[in-house]
Amino acid sequence: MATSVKLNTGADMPIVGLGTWKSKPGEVAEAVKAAIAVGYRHIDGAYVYHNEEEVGEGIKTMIKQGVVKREELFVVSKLWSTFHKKSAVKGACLKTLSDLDLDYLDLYLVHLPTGFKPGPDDFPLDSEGFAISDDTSFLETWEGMEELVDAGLVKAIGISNFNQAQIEAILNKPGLKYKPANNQIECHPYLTQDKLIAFCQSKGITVTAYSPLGSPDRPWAKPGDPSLLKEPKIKDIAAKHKKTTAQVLIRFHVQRNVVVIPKSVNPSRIKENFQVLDFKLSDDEMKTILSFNKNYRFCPMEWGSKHKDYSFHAEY
Ligand code: NAP
Ligand code: SBI
Repeated sequence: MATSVKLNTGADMPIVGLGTWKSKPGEVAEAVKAAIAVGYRHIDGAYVYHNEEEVGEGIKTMIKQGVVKREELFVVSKLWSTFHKKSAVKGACLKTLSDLDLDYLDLYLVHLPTGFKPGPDDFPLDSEGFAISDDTSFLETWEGMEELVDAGLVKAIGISNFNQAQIEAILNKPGLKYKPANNQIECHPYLTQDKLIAFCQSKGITVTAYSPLGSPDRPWAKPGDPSLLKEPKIKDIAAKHKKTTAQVLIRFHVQRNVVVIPKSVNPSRIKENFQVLDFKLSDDEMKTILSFNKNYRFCPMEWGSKHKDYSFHAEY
């Protein structure tokens, strides 16, 4: 089983990465160090997580200690929605690079298709709590992203939370210079994304699955919400393989050639989440896991739902 997926740039993207959303500044450097120490070579971050300085500290320490070289790491960040104007993209990328103390990113994603009013607030909201749009379209933003490749600041560019129609709009953009290399989307047994994954892979766009464990630490979690980690049939499959439920939830993506980025700040769970290449789910087990699909989102981002480019109104 491959440990990486090939991007349309020719680069290899490690199939398991460390998620860093909600990882606190005081704990994420240690998490990154623990991850690299046990073999992770892919770190997923974003400007809007407000922890990139500490992510960078963890990376820098491991490079300084000789555990890993920069070129062996695959570092991902994301352009936040208040920087969608073409003229704002480079500054946003430079801020992330400066915070991480790196001179290039391996992959930079447009975090959301929706551009928000620029300003100090990451989430400029109207009186009803909905994000205030800017006057951009993601096609303009994409041109700004293409300039980053030409400037040598990023090796590859991609998208996140884009639906099929939005991806088609990019692929059909007159004068398109670089196709997206990756689409990072919510994906797990309750949201299996069969059609969107098939579409992306048919176009040479790799897919990354976020919230693979059901994001139990999401700030809006409510008692009674569905829980992947407590799903009895997935627990049974895990017991059969003498693996944990989390390992089965992560392995599920690997067998679909989908990159997966579980978040943890706990060293033993970080190690556990990486030990997913030494067992195989049977076709029947994969079918059982796929049968849990109910198009349920742990991150529905309702605050974006009045934006013209909110992507989750579409079926896929
Ligand atoms: P997740 O990875 O599904 O779940 C993280 C939660 O699971 C944390 O509470 C973590 O706690 C716990 N956990 C980790 N390993 C575990 C294990 N082996 N057993 C039991 N619990 C475990 O959630 P996520 O953070 O939403 O998604 C992962 C990453 O995807 C993010 O961190 C971010 O990098 C990315 N993401 C991107 C987008 C986007 O819009 N592009 C949206 C959401 C997420 P501990 O930390 O205490 O271990
Ligand atoms: C944030 F920093 C704040 C809220 C929020 O909600 C949706 C999910 C998301 C996001 O857009 N990307 C993430 O990794 N998490 C997020 C991030």
